[in-house]
Amino acid sequence: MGFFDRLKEGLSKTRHNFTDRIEELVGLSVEIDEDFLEELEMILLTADVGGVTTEKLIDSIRQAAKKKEISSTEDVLPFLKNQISEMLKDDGQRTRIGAKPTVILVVGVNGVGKTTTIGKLANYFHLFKYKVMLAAGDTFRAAASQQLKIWGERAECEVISHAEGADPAAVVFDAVKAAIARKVDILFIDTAGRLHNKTNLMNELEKIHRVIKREIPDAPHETFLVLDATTGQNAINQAKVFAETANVTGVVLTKLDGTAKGGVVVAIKEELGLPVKWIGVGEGIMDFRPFEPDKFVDALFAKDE
Ligand SMILES: Nc1nc2c(ncn2[C@@H]2O[C@H](COP(=O)(O)OP(=O)(O)OP(=O)(O)O)[C@@H](O)[C@H]2O)c(=O)[nH]1
Ligand SMILES: [Mg+2]
Repeated sequence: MGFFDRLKEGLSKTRHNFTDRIEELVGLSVEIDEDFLEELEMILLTADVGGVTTEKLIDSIRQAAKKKEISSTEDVLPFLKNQISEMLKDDGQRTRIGAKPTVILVVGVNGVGKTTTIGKLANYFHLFKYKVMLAAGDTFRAAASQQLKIWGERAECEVISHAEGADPAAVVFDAVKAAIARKVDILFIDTAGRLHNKTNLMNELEKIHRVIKREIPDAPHETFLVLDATTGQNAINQAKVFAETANVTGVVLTKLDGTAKGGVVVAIKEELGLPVKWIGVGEGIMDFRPFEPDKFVDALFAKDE
């Protein structure tokens, strides 16, 4: 299966919940009237495009209809596709790798897919001949560093870890030192998702930042916030907390394969101003993609055979 087909398959649930339902609605009504717009609004909200973004989209359709840029409901789908494409446009930079070592901190709540994402990215960059190292900054469970080590073996890269319960900042300290000494290209830092309140989260991240910056003042070069697409609007709320505390440079949106809430991509960009850089479409090592807005929109609006 090719790149586009896998993405398309991953997005099939979202597409059924979104594009297919809009097509059904279009089949039921010809006029772009308030009833139609109200139904459309419901569909967008159900796909987790988000309240603010939905309102914007509905309003732009209303305006376009008024100005006769679109005349029947049949024009709505292509019009929406265009609007969403515009909203998702970004600078095209997936990951800034230039500094040596490039330090990438990976944050996010419990179970969203941080460790899996690091495994996938480690393998990806290893395949492109980068020297990768992983830091097991999640010291809450022994299983956490074990899990990272398994990914490390698959991606053939070294994993720096301490015993369960150790100070995450101490792991990070060792890892940064080791990354410099061993001339590593990219150091990924895994973190625990169990810091339930904002104060704990802030303290932990501050400490990790301090340790990193002592060795490499410009680092972390990227801070990826991992969000689970299946949680829809909840992912947006999580993102707000992390955006306030963690200096997030980009989002990795996981589990797009198992959800009908893929519209959340649009909300993340439009409401939080955060670029989605990578997307997860499965549990396997290759089940992820750089996020390319055009391809994403094409897959979202694709027709099923
Ligand atoms: N279907 C699907 N499952 C995924 C994806 N990414 C991760 N998972 C699964 O989600 C579960 C949690 O993934 P982890 O990588 O352990 O999540 P984490 O954020 O490190 O979790 P904690 O360390 O407990 O905070 C695992 O079962 C993964 O296989 C994805 O893109 N699609
Ligand atoms: Mg983990």
